[in-house]
Amino acid sequence: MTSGGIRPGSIKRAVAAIALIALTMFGGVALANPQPGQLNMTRGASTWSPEAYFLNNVAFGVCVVIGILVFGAMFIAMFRFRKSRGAVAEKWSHNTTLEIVWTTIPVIILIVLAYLATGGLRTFADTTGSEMTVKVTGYQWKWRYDYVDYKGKAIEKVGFMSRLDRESDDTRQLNSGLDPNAVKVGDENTYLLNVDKPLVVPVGTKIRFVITAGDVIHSWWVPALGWKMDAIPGIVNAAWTNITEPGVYRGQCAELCGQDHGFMPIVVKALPKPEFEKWLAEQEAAANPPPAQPAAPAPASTAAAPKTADVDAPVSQGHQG
Ligand SMILES: [Cu+2]
Repeated sequence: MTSGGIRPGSIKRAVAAIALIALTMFGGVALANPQPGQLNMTRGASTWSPEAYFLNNVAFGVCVVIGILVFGAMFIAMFRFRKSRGAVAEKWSHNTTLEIVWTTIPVIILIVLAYLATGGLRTFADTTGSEMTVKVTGYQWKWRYDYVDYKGKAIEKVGFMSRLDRESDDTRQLNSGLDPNAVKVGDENTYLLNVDKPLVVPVGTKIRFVITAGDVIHSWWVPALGWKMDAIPGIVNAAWTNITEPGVYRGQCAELCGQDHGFMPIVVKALPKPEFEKWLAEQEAAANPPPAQPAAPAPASTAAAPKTADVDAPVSQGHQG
């Protein structure tokens, strides 16, 4: 049509530009942790997290197509059929066929999205067959981790508080004069994203998290795991993960929980199984010292001297009251 304001060539160029933008958004995001300037989600680092990535991309794709169609129709209507070009409005209203079509198509889209999303929710909430359980408790403004069991064996007294690292905490103080960009672990800026004691877990293990809170509602969120779960006082929520790659995965509290909501990060350190088992054995040994020998006959026995300062206490109180 020669009367149109939009030539086919310009439409082709617009589609090519959109495709290029989409490519830069979705290409090269294999890393599990978010990178500065990254636009899309990461694929994550667990067996389940690609599901969330896929669901997001499907929903986003649907939105983009709808956006192009709706805004395209709108702009064509505005430019091609404007009054100054002598357009005369049609007099009819209601078109039953059209109304059936534009009701049915969105309903089908919603059913498909709901079907996919329900499958995703159902699978990440199914913690059956877990080989390990960690209890996560949110507090204003720190997390507590208690190791409940591993490979069917109860873990005794291994648990600790995990709170904002000292460097970030000093830097965040008003008029500290310290540079947030200088807070680093290796090349990574970890300002407000590092803790004193990370949650240590094994890779290749289905880990059940039972998540609750001790004061107000928090939310435990590590993007690389693909989900976030509310931590609610008096309620125990559950979710699971099975991390595929050893590494350090960072997250944050995702529920506005008070003035220091932004200062209770989460760090999950995933170790290969043997290393994790060694770490766990050390923690258990430190938390459960062998019982003192009852009054040995030799007066100067030092064999049962309690271990104290050489290991991290399992329940650490941070530097801030
Ligand atoms: Cu919180």
